[in-house]
Amino acid sequence: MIVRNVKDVIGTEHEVRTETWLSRRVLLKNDGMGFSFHETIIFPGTETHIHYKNHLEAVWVIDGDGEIETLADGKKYALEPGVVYALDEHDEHLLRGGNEALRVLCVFNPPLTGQEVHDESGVYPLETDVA
Ligand code: 9YT
Repeated sequence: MIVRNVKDVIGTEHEVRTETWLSRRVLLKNDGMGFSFHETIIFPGTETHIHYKNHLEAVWVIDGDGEIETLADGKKYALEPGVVYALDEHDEHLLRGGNEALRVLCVFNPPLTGQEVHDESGVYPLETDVA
């Protein structure tokens, strides 16, 4: 059995930070679960363009506020604690932080390996694409 505390990920290579979010990746591909599991904090007032062409992601909002806008139809959804969204169609979207830090738990299938950040199209590469 694997037992971890997110505190033990802080400050390690499995805590990845960009200008708009930070991600603490607690379970990764090497853990053999078939998914990865992360705590992510979206910084207030930011906007991130995301398009997970190679992954499915589900997101559960724990704290804070924000908004997601799906680009195919321009729909906007308010994010608050308890909201869960699943990008079941690899939905291209804009993720906006609100007034407070938006803290979410996310699951990725296939699992991330650990170091992924979005490319200019908002995509994470598949592991086989990583040099
Ligand atoms: C909600 C979301 O996709 N945020 C971007 C970071 C991602 N959750 C990650 O890599 O953990």
